[in-house]
Amino acid sequence: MILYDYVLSASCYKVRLMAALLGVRIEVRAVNFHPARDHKSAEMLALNPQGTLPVLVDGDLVLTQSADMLRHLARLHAPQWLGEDPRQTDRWLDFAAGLNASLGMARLHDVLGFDADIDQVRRDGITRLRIMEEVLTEQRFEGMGFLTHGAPTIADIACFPNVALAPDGGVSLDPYPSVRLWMRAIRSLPGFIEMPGIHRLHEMAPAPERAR
Ligand SMILES: N[C@@H](CCC(=O)N[C@@H](CS)C(=O)NCC(=O)O)C(=O)O
Repeated sequence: MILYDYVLSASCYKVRLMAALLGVRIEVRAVNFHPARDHKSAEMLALNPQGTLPVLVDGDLVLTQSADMLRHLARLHAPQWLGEDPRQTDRWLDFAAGLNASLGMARLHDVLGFDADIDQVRRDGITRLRIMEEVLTEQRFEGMGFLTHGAPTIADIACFPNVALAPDGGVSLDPYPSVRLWMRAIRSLPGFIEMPGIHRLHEMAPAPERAR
């Protein structure tokens, strides 16, 4: 399996993280997304006419959506990661695409100088963080630490990168204690790997259990 990858891309990191958690070895081919824009090269456009990263190639199969890549890895290696209710998982994968369009775009704006309506994308990201905070707080009341279950699914992995990187786009995670606990739970999973910008500090203070 070959992953065409950019090390600072949240969407690429989803796939690297999923593979690492499943213990699956993938060949990572670095694409110079910034500043060279090699994801728009003739070679990459032949593989993915949308000109986006990541791209995952498994034999004859070429996947260009990170959600499909997570599904593919889980189906092949650990179907329990698909979750018990595929429709619920699909809804969270769509939600994760919205996180990419909001928090992810704010980060690309701030870090790589992408053009964006920065106030709007930050507002949209905050709306999504509030939704996650509510869901994850309810889950904690039920004794469950992840978005849909007591165990993680591809829904959690799809959402994690753009949430964890939100401060790079000027969106603080301080108001979301349940989200920060969820991030700690993901970080604690066996096989977890870092990416540049996933700062441990964002999860630390104030400790949610002690908040008054
Ligand atoms: N739908 C895609 C979105 C991935 C995405 O946003 N990729 C960014 C890099 S993080 C990209 O390639 N942007 C270039 C562009 O849109 O032209 C997925 O989740 O796989």
